[in-house]
Amino acid sequence: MYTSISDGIEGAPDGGDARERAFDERLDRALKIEPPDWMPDAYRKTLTRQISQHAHSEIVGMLPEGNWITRAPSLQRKVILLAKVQDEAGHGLYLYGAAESLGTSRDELVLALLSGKAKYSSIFNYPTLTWADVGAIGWLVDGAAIINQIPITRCSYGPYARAMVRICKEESFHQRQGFDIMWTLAHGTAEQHAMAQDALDRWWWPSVMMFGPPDSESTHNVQSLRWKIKLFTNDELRTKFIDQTVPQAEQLGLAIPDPDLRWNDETKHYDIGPIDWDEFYRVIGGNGPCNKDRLQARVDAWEDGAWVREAAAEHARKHGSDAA
Ligand code: BYC
Repeated sequence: MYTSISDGIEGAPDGGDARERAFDERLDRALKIEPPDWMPDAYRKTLTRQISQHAHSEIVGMLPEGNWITRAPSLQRKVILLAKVQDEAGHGLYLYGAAESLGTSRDELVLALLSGKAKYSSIFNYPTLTWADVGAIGWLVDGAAIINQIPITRCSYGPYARAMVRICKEESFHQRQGFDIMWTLAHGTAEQHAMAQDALDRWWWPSVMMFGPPDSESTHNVQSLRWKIKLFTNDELRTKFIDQTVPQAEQLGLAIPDPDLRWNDETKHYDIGPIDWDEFYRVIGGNGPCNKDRLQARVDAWEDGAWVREAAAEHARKHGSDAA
């Protein structure tokens, strides 16, 4: 049976400290923290930040791929892409739900995105110029997402961990469909192969950057690891992604655009060339190739959808919340 951290502690003479001890003990025993539980304000704040940024990334992430729904090369590819983009919308909704359980309303979270205050993943500020980019996003971006997100299924906050279980299952399907597109192109005509290589050339480094700044520059790594919001550092996950993806590129017959890439027999990991962190900070600072377009698309969608929100609210007022 679920027992709240506050059970038997609230009102005790040293209530505050006892709650903090109970919270720490729960983390030590790998038990989940649930919405009614007492938690430090900073834990609540950092979780709300990360989960809402994650939700925004899913929603903004629909845009680059949505751009290709009308131009998918076959009916089958179109149906698969439609399903994938709809999955991303679902992921956004579970994640907004998890963030709301920490006490911030959905409207506040969305308005933080629309005002440019809240971040979303750097990766979605790059353009999708060809059909191969849809393959590269599935293969690399969803591949990176899985590596980042599987550990989150074991994070300390219950609603986030549970949302991530289903999301990861769907991301696995997304990664496979991306690899399948790349496989088809890489084994097609010389022109198609070149298109797949060009997509890899443009998406490789932004995908490597997705894991966040190097550990030496990460603001939240240490505390988030202590709180088990993160289970691995940015660099640990980045290394895992590179180790997993390089052999996949070899299978595809495509070249990773890094002349310094080589297997290191001592570390048992790949060594890579320098990452252009100036580019990363430019993109997360709002000056990537598509930042303005992405935000404008979300603002337009919010404004165009105002009548739906008003109609739903009116319906709920007239018929009670059950009918809403
Ligand atoms: N982009 O202290 P750090 C998807 C920010 S959805 C932008 O290491 P943290 C998918 C960071 O927020 C992919 N900003 O931060 C969807 C912080 O700034 P603030 C999204 C970034 O949070 C559709 C500052 O840099 N996945 O996969 O401990 C289709 C310092 O960083 C980025 C998630 O959100 C970035 N890449 O670690 C296909 C997963 N990286 O907030 C696919 C959950 C860092 O202090 N999130 N920043 O102003 C996480 O695991 C962590 O938040 C991160 C960053 C590893 C991303």
